[in-house]
Amino acid sequence: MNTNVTSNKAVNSWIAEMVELVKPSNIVLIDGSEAQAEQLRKEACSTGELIKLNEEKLPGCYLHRTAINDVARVENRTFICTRNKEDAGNINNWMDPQECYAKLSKLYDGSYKGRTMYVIPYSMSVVGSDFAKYGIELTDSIYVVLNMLIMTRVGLDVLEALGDSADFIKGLHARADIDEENRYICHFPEDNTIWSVNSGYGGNVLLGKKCFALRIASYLGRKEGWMAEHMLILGIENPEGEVKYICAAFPSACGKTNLAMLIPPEVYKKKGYKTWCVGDDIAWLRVGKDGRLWAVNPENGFFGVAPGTNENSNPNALHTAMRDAIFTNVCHNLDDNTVWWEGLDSNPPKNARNWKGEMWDYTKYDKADKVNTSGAHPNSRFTAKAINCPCLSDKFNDPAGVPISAIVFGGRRAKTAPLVYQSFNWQHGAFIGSIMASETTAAAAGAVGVVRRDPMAMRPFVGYDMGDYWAHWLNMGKLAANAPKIFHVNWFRTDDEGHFIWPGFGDNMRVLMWILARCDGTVGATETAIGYVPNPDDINIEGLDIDKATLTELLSVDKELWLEDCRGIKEFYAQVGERTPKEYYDELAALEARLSK
Ligand code: OXD
Ligand code: MN
Repeated sequence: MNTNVTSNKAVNSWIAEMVELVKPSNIVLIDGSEAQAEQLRKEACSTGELIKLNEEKLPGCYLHRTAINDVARVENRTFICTRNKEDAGNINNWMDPQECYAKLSKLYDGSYKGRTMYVIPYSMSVVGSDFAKYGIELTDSIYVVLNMLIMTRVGLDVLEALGDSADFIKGLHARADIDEENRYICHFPEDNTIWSVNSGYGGNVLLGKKCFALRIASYLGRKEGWMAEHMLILGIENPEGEVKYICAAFPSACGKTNLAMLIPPEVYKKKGYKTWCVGDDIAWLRVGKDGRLWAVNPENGFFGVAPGTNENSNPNALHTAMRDAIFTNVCHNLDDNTVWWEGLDSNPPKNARNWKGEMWDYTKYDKADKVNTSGAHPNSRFTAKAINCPCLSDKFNDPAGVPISAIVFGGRRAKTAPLVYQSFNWQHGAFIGSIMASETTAAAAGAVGVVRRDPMAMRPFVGYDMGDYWAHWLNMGKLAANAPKIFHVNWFRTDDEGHFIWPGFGDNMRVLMWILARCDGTVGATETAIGYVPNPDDINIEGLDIDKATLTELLSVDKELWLEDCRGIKEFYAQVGERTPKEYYDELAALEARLSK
């Protein structure tokens, strides 16, 4: 078999080595052309890997079902394989690289027999830009190829840009037996390598996304002086046409895609405000010549959670997903060959297959047992092209990225965190990021609804020691003379009956407007023990069914709850271990002192 797929010797010899391991029957280089993609779609439809959906209602759209045991990222089977265990840190799972290569080689051995190896050259960020990093993913899955074609920039121009350099991320994926006992998502940051085996679920197999653009990139960013973060990027345009950008980090499935595609509430729309989406999941940030942080979204599409997406919650996402999209594990409406998911509308299809492919009876739906009774899996997804997004920023493909005014951290806290507060400075802001916490969701396998610490929303995505990552944050604040201001928001505060108090969705813009006004220095705030909190009069509630008293409650800080939280933070810092920077302990001590005053 000819393994000389390119003119790059490093690429060819690596492919030859992998071919010897997985033993495919042939090799196909993915060139990024529509003709090749169409041929692969046809092939996948002929084998049942994809189902072509109603061309009139959902042009260019397909449905795919993963194995029932393979529906989410698997953090307990995700490893960072550094030569020294300490470099992976206490929060990551670690395996010795040689041991891991040996163990996984046994699983890969011959796993492509009778199958095709697809070679996908891809770029994270605009090809040829200062931000760009290149990868090649080898896979035996057409579904992976078609998703990578949407999520990243794929094609021969990537190989051209790479030239004869060996500086690319080597990704090997094999579906093997989709055996969960032998599922491994392994990262070798010191070798620019990612190995993923026995899964077909997006977050585990679209190696450009979490594996490369966060875990490997965070490692590279620390080495090279930039940042890879689990953040959306949103532009807010004022009536004068000036656009300010924010980055926001939220744990998985906390509404990042909704915020990234937010539609301004009437009160701002009528004045001429507009919002623009640059990214919904990942931001790479570099210090510009002006000392500001400049951000790009390294991806080229959205891998959004379908359930809950509807005309009210996120019309932009819905429209984005209505053409050229791949739906994974949603409900299949057999009457008109379309798709449905919980929260799309209140008309569940009567003649439908659920995410498992079984005939589905919507009357049996039980909120307490969603996985087994819902039409769509709670973590079902759409993979959609960024260019189809009605509110896509015209800076989306700008190689320079966009300058960031504010960084916003957020979590899902019922009582502790107020609607919004501002850090005193960069170091305090990084501390606020480090103490982020949220309830777990369906995006990762495991228990749902448990509160866990998720610093900077990066807990599952830092490719090295968490303490070192926190130190890197401090360094970046020093490198960026005009660093963004840092804030924390909480859309999820509940009343005593457990109902959300803040309306959320588009109305979150009211909070973002306060944040931008703080960046401009045009609005005041009250200094509290945890940071600067808005004066209730400074959040615009015109047109909302919320009164000043409720807003005051949303902005309140319960010192007892916070002191209790400090105990949890201390435990977490101890768990992160001895590389937790002293500055973070100083901030914690100062917070406790202010709370006890
Ligand atoms: C995602 C996640 O899929 O964070 O974006 O889980
Ligand atoms: Mn994410």
